Amino acid sequence: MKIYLGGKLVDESRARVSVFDHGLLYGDGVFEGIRAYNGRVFKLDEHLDRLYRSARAIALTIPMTKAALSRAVVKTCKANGVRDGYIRLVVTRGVGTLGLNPFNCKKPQVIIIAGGIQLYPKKLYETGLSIVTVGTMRNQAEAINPRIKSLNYLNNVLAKIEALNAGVMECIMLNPQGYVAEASGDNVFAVQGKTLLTPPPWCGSLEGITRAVVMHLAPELGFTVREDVMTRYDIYNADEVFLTGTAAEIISVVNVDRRVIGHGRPGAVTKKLAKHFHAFAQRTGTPIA
Ligand code: PXG
Repeated sequence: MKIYLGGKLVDESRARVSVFDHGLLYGDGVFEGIRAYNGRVFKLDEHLDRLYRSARAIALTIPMTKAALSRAVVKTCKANGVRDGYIRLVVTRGVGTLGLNPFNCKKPQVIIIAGGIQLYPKKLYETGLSIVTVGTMRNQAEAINPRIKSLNYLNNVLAKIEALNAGVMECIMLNPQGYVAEASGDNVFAVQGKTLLTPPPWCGSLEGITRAVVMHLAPELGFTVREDVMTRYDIYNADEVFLTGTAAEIISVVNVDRRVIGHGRPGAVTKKLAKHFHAFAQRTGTPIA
């Protein structure tokens, strides 16, 4: 596998990052997870926009224009023969000293990995996921703002550990006020009749790209989307619940905190959205060829 590192493509075995990189020492950096479908990079501009917003929020200057970074992503996919896959784009603060000061880091490091994707097992798309609410709260906006897709994902890792220890693969994270924020790596939607309810970013949710696609497709399919404060009451009483994310795509949730959601099977609305999402993903994106 060829990795984009230091402005060029290098062999995986030579793709090495310094132990003095602040991305490693402090989780000081930002990232994106992006998909390629059918020879096209899906929603590349949107991912780049979010990456640059995350970088700006942590006062990190990405040493490339968006256009150049877009070309580098496409080039990395091409070099690896990726037509359907997963791209990890990482920008670290770069090499610095053993001290927090980010201004000692003179050269941010841009890394692009284009490879395969580990989805949830196929069976879970047919049966639906069971998840639990965890005690690890979503970060407070006044601390590490959860809108920043930073390399500091320990909070999400801790939530994931709680979920796995409870015997499930995902979880619902609440914000410090106790409102539903999202899952550890996915956004959450509740279906109420013809309405799709999802928490607004100020409740601690990431402005997910997949979430935005669902919000875009919903009206065409006869659904209304409402961004509103949600509690677990809305989850437990929903007709259907589903998660959205670049890796997971759209996956049904049929059990939350050992309570059955709806009929306990993936519902018609989730299935319809997933079908249209797949069709949309196949026909849009930045060409790799
Ligand atoms: N919320 C969080 C906290 C995320 O990290 C999403 C929602 C979904 O957003 P997109 O733009 O992908 O629709 C994410 C995305 C993983 C993994 O391995 C997932 C993400 C990040 C890192 C790893 O599942 N997240």
